[in-house]
Amino acid sequence: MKMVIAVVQDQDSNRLSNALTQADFRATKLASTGGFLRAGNTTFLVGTNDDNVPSLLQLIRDNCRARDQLVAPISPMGGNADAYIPYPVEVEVGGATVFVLPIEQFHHF
Ligand code: 2BA
Repeated sequence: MKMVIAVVQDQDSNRLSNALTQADFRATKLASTGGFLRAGNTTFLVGTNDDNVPSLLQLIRDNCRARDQLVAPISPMGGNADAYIPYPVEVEVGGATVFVLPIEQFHHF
């Protein structure tokens, strides 16, 4: 058994949620925040058998898009604030960041 942890953009979370339910995957959705952008995203926890992992990864791939987002950089510590011009930087986010972890035990009481 594996635990698949997928960090996805909020815009993709409903679509992915529906697709998971339709494909009979059981999932838990957590509201999360990216450490870099400090913007909200959604983390899915999906426990599933090893055999189902490839189709789960494909389903995540099919339902999550990459998007460009603007980041306002933080001013440099101790630097000259007068000379600092905070140009927004564009970064590509997603489609999804996925971790596949082995599960030692699974209980459902
Ligand atoms: P954030 O940390 O807010 O990162 C958003 C996007 O900013 C990233 O997209 C990446 O394109 C960029 N980025 C992140 N850290 C950067 C850095 N140090 N320098 C330059 N650009 C940087 P994604 O890679 O698609 O990640 C989307 C979200 O997935 C992340 O949001 C974070 O919540 C999660 N994530 C990504 N990698 C992770 C990891 N190794 N461990 C845990 N969570 C991760």
